[in-house]
Amino acid sequence: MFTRAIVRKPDSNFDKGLTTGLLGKPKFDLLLKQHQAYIQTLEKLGLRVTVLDAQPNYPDAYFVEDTAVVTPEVAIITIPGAPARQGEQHSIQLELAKHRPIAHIVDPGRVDGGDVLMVGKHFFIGVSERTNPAGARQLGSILASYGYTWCEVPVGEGLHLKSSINFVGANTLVLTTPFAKLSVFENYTKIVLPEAEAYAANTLWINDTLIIPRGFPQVEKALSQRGLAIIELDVSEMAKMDGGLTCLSLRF
Ligand code: CIR
Repeated sequence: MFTRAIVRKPDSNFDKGLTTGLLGKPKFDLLLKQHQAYIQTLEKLGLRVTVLDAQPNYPDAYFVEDTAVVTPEVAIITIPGAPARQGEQHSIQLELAKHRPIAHIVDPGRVDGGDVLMVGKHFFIGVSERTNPAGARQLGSILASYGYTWCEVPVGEGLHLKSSINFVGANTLVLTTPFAKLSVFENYTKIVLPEAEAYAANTLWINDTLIIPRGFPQVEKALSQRGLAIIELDVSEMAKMDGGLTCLSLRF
């Protein structure tokens, strides 16, 4: 069970953040509204949410997930892969140090938390444009020292591993077709997403409720047919900045 979450207010310069720009120009007012609804949903699910101040020098800093990997035993502070985001992790460390012993990814390692998927006592660590093999190995060996197993997964074209695959409880993964073919996932029940709704792979499972992005009717139907408790949230403005539901918080 998660009891806490850390989020960060978006800054008004959020549109200077990194993006492929495929979905158009985001609106700040709407982003703030969607961010507020996200916080309220986490609170409704029983989490105590700490809201950190915006960071004007880091327009992507509200995607806090990329700055740390948190387990019940330890918080591992990353060095995010994008140079423009390196530095976001420092204020996150101060906050996490109130709750967990701290470990660090060090040079030349790079890790974005968006590449790190925890499934029970196992971690899938995506090697991507943001997470390099040195970072994956450092993270894996820290996790192994706390009794976790881990393996690397090539992310290929997507931004992060969790852009394309997430765990929804009961040994089940929601994932896109290319990931469904990988042998590392063969022992899981798979909900494979239609290509047109691949963005909905970035779902967030919190205390037996699944938060999914609004606007993906086939995914909503497939998941509710399995009896999952579902909450839909609009994250259209975060999607325009290549982010989504998991990226917006650290849960622990
Ligand atoms: C970036 O490109 O770094 C941000 N604009 C989006 C980060 C999304 N984070 C995530 O998927 N964990």
